[in-house]
Amino acid sequence: MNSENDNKIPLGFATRAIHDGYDARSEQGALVPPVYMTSTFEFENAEQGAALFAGEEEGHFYSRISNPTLSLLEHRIASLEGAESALSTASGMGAITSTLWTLLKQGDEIIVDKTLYGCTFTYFQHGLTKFGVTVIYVDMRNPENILSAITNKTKVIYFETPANPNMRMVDIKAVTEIAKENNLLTVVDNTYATPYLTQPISLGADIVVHSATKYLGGHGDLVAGLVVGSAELIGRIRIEGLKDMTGAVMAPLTAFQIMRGIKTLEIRMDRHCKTAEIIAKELENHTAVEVVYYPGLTSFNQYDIACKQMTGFGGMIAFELKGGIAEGRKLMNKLTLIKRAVSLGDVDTLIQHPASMTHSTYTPEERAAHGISDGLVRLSVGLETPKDILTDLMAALEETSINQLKVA
Ligand code: 3LM
Repeated sequence: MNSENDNKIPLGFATRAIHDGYDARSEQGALVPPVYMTSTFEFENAEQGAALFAGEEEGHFYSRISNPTLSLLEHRIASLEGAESALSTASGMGAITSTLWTLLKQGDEIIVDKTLYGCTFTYFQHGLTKFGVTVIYVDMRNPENILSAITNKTKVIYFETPANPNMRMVDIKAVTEIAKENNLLTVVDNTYATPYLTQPISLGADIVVHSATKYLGGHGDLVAGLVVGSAELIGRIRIEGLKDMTGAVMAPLTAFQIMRGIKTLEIRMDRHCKTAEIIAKELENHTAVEVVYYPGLTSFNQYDIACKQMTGFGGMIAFELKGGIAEGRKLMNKLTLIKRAVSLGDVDTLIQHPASMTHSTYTPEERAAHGISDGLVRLSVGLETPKDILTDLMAALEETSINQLKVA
């Protein structure tokens, strides 16, 4: 099935997530696309093999380069992101590194936002720099800050929005306008928002990367990544970054699981957003809580940007307790339903402490300079019954010292 109906009207997000790119008649009527568990593909003859290798003929010949199950997932994610093409990878880090090893070379410069997922930051700080790429960190909450960082060596602008873990937002359109004026490529990590809430390509981004481990898979049972963009750029990333540099190829069974996850992305995200909004408001009104960062709160200092580029505010919340991380740890240890675990976007509600977990790859000084406070606690709101999540959280909060002092 295509992305449009017979009258050339685009099909809806959920319809495309379920059907796009698959015709059961080509697979013996199988309603669910079969999984091609094969590493290699037989050539009709020696000439055909040579033609496939030379790129003169289209087709699959080795699963590190392409595989029919991966191709279907790639077709679907490209459709959902409003892009021409996509590429599947073994992890979110595989997506990021395959992309940037392709786009950058020794002597180039990349401008990146100050707040990034911990391992992404480490890759920039200790990986790319090791190979002679200069990384310039800029606070992209003000896109104008990018202007003074651009030199004739700059090639790429990179950011997450909302950013992991402090929920800082970047105005995608404002940044891509600057990028286009200066002939730079923009790469956006859309893991937190998903294509259901934000579509960076339509706002001018060249490439979108995902940790599909999170909302796209959605069930906490896989590790995977995706890259989305023009056919030309994705073709290059496939052949240079993925095939020869990282080799971070996704397994066919993982692609099957992600396709199953994506089928319910719309309804899952609606529920994540709804529950997170309830919880963020309750946290904001709680006496033990110092500050809550959730893009859907009118008190959030980038609420206007969130409204401009998100169709919902997502399932991630960051907050700080009045007693800082000492109280945060007590809170985490009192929870019974909510799980103490890293990762995010799962059906299970997860809580973690960025400074000592996901963002412990930054030094304390780097965290301070990059706006990641030590007291921050991160909550990935899951799909359990909202009142049960809230009850668990509120019961644990009641036991923090601040509340006990108040009661005493
Ligand atoms: C985490 N994040 O708990 P994988 N981009 C973003 C991410 O949040 C992540 C990646 C890329 C977490 C993982 S921490 C040890 C667990 C915005 C991952 C990387 O390679 O699929 O894990 O994606 O915040």
